[in-house]
Amino acid sequence: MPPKDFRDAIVTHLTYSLGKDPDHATVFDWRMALSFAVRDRIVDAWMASTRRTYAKDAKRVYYLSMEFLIGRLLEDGVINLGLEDEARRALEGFGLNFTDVVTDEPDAALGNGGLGRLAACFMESLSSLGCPAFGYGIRYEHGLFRQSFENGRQMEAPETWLQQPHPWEFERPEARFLLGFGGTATATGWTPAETVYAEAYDTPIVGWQGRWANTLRLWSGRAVDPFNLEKFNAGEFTAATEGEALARTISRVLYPEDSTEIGKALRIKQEYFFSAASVHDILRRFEAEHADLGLLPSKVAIQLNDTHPAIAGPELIRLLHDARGMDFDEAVRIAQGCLNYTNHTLLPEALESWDETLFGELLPRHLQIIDRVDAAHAKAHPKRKVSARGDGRVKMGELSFILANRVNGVSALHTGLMKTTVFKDLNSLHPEKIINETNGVTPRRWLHNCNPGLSALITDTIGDGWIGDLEQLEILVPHVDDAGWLERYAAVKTANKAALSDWVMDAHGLKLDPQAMFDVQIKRIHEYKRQHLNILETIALWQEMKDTPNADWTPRVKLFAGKAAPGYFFAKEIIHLINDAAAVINADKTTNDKLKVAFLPNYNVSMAERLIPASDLSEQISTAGKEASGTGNMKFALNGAPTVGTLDGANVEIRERVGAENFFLFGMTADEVEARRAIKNHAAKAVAADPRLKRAIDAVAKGVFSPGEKARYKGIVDNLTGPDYFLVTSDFTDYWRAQRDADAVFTDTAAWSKMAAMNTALSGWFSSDRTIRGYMADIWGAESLLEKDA
Ligand code: 26Q
Repeated sequence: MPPKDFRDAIVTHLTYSLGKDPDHATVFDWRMALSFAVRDRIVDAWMASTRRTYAKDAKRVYYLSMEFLIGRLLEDGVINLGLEDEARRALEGFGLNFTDVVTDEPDAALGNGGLGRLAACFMESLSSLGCPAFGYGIRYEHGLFRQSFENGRQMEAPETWLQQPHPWEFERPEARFLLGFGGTATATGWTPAETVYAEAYDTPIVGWQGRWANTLRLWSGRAVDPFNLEKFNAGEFTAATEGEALARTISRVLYPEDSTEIGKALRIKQEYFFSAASVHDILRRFEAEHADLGLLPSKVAIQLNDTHPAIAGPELIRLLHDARGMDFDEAVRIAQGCLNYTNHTLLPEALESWDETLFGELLPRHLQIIDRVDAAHAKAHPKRKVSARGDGRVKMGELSFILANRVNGVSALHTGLMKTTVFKDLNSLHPEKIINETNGVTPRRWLHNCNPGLSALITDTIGDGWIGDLEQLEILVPHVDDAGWLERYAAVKTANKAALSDWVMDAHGLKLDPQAMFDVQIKRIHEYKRQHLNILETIALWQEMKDTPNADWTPRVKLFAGKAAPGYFFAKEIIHLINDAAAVINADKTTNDKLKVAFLPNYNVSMAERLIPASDLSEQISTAGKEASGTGNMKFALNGAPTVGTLDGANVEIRERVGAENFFLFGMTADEVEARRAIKNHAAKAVAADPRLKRAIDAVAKGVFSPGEKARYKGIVDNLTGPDYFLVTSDFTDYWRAQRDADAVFTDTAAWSKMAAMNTALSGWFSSDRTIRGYMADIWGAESLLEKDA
């Protein structure tokens, strides 16, 4: 038993787990000791949860995701267990600062962006709600690449989070499965040509107040024959360990593309590797308790996070039919009873499909199964126009749809568009399948933990019930009209901005004015997210400030952060342009006190936790119809940064909740976007109609920001004045107007604070607890096992 006293627990781990004397321990040692002490407490909750799930024979939820963007775990664990005060005091007793210790932890960056972070928020909410669940994914040795800038250009370096020991996971050498690739298939079976082991690593995820903990199980590749002694004895040392290197390659690195398909063999291998290992594990657990496979749908709900784990469907059918002798149609029905699919994008270039030759070479039996499933579906629906097969490809979206009991979109707008665009035909055949579950974010990480000042003010005002029941924030509404309270609210924001300014100075050597409006756009770099619209507006603003430097300007700090996929050339040019523009604008003495621009390198979850509480204005400016939901938008609103945004994704619902008067709306609607694209020369017309826009584009074209290479941004300029598919130019004028509206409100401190506070008070619905309750009720049929009022 670990010591009851938390301080003793830390010192015991420092001494006996790390072999360090407190007098000589480094911050790393203390962080590990604290992590182990916290982990011990989590393990107690974890085992109790597992026992209860078994005892109740409860339905389990399995969340399959290629990505879990969890970030740091220590601070979350400490706070969810209510150990913060004890941890703080204990560390202070040894001359250490709590924040220094918890921020020593590297981020687990096992995801690209929204989809991966959503999976992490869901894991925390599943535990907070006491829903018996497992997350299944890949234990990437290297997470999302590290970004730096060289002369303003993005550079990529490997990320190395596992170079230090990782205190949260338990290796499970006994939980391994042998998986095959290639070879030949017959009508009843498969003889793979190569095999690899998937080995499990378990991380407990503890919920709010430590009442429940679930497992995040990540798979790692291991060789069947790790060491060839014959080759070694013959002096072929590299060849002797080749098998091991090859097997490990499968879980080596996270693919950094999040919006284009890549079509690489290793990617399919990764997808099959973790999906199959998970399905094997799910069946093993089921069969340990039940004899009747017909009960599977009542005991197992599998959620596919996008199509990346879609192959879990055919694998489940294969295991039921080929390996257990179940009738094929029955196996398909059982699979359909367990599987559900979440769609996260409508962008055609991001919809997964695989070349059938490549697919068939790696997974020959699965290709047969898919063909049979597809043929059966076609027979049942002779008038249908779409198929999971065709044009020599395997279409993972259609496959997932056909094999799912429920298919969901991630915001109301997105779900509506799914029905009328990508899944139009399938929806008409199965009108009950598509439902909406608007995304949410965990309020523990994204308000309580990242914004302790605001959390304390809220708790002081309405008690702490909001942390587990976020809609209680609404009780704040009447306080917003209390001038004294509003000043306290504003003081929290000012303090957060001052802290961020100190960090930006320390980490990046840039001086920011905490009085200025902090206007922040942080997300992956993509044309549809339109960081170039933001930088064009910034350039136009700078030009106008130079015209009349003594006019009554609202000082602004424009902050950008985010990574571009290494192969996405246009996105990298946008980064370069922002950095180039920042250099010129920041060096301009006439505007220096009014406008600053910074692109912070290597955006990650931890950086978001610093930036969001210190933001005044949230940039959510995607072309309407393109952003499935967004989740950053919710985090900003919750932390009191009103949105300047389009009617896209969950922005629509945010505006409905916080009120139109607390949201800076601009731009075309999704319908207007379609109509606008049909107009000939729409970009040229938009540019001609707005002299500000023309002047900003001209400056870029003339090399104002790239004096040594005037044509550097020809690609961007030609795109914006030519096809401009994402309608940057057409939305510019209204964006400028919305930004100036924001300026005007910001000069009235009380009006701005009220708007910010109303965003906090009315964003409670965007808790991922609400989202998960929706999945539990509408999709999984799962129940909370929390003991009432424990
Ligand atoms: C696919 C095939 C091959 C390689 C990579 C991929 C791939 C990987 C990641 C495709 C897409 C992604 C990530 C997508 C994503 O993050 N989508 C976002 O999901 C959020 C959560 O629902 C939404 O809020 C965002 O609107 C959506 O863009």
